[in-house]
Amino acid sequence: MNNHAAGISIIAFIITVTASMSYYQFVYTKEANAKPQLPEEVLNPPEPTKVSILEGSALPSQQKNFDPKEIRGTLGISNKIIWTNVDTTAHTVTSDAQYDDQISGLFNSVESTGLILPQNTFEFTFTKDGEYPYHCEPHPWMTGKVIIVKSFA
Ligand SMILES: [Cu+2]
Repeated sequence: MNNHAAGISIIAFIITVTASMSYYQFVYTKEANAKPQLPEEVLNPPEPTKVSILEGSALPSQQKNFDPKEIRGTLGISNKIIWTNVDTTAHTVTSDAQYDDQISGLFNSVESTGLILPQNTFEFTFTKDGEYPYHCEPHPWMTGKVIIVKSFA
């Protein structure tokens, strides 16, 4: 190999290394910044928490609608809530404060499921601790609250 050829292959080598380094930096940085890094058990909590939408909920006289009205979940354990509509009327689960979760998006069944039809479910994973009051859009007297607490295990 003469000097000229050696020079060209060194330059080619440098270009290749630089290109792949910036490529990986670009791809990985982008991926790392896309979503916050959260523990697997926060994203897929092992013990879902259940709420029922009771029969007669469409009537203001029915005081028990979301049951239980206030429910607590622990991050990394039970921060996924599943609502089951056992009523004969469709309902929604809609955040009072338009809570927008960093992973799950808007806390509003209308965004993902639409109306929760009889015998259907709606689930939402809260990835941050806090208090999340909600209501039903067509029946605003139907109110409930999810409280998510940090795990101190
Ligand atoms: Cu309703």
